[in-house]
Amino acid sequence: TENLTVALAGNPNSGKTTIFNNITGARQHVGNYPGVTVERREGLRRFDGKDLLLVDLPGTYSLTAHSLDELVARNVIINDKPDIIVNILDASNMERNLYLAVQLLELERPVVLALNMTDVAEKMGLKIDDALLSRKLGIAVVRTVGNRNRGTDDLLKTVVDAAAENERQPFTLYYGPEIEAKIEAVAGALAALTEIKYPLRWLAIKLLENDRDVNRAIGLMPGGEEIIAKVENARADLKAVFADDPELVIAERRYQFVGEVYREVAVSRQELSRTAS
Ligand code: GDP
Ligand code: K
Ligand code: MG
Repeated sequence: TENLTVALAGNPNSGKTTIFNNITGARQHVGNYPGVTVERREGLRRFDGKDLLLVDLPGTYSLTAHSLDELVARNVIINDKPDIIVNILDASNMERNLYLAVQLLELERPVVLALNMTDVAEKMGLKIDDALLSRKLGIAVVRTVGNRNRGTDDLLKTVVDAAAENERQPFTLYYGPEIEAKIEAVAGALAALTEIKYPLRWLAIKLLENDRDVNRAIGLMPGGEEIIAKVENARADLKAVFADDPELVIAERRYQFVGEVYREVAVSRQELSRTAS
């Protein structure tokens, strides 16, 4: 039988552990990630003839190297290459939750969105157009209500289908001409390094954001020092253009994109009644 590794990612309190429990029941094991005290919860589930190994990643708002939880979450995604990442979103707090979703997509791994807490969102008078969200991000979206175990089988079916899909549209967030030119230059330089297993565009963006962990890793590779020097020049150029730190400008662009997507997919009750009348 086929084995699929499925990593659950999401903001703290988005319902990750609840959905993890819905999927795996008692078939789970809790340990730690090697060398750190970050909890690692794993579980098994057989579905549609497949053996699924589920991993509950630490809850995070972002994927920077500034916190251990974020670093662990992103390293699992990059190094262990789970077949599918299920990003669990709190639909009642959609805009903030989408910020992580976009960063997961930028890692160029297959992502399925579970729109959780849809009951809470609806009580607030907020409806998410999940079909539009799916088109905007180019990935499958499933509605769930974790604490009532709703949508669990739908989610599993979508995960299995997504894993079988072999052609995916790569997700690219456009950062504007100045930053894009630097991304291209840095990614081009990175392409010359051997043994790179990370997506080049993602690495280039992280270097331009002055990501501690990626910086160190690239700096240690043969030929890496020249790349770091190139990145420093590129960062200085961008700083001159924007009169701001490149990492702030890059984060700002991401927030801008997320805000645009959110405004398009969020339908308030007022808008709904207006359409109905
Ligand atoms: P985690 O931090 O992402 O692992 O979140 P948890 O799974 O611990 O869930 C946080 C809280 O939200 C718990 O009290 C859950 O029972 C509750 N919860 C999970 N999913 C839903 C949902 O869809 N609707 C509502 N109303 N509550 C939920
Ligand atoms: K919690
Ligand atoms: Mg949890």
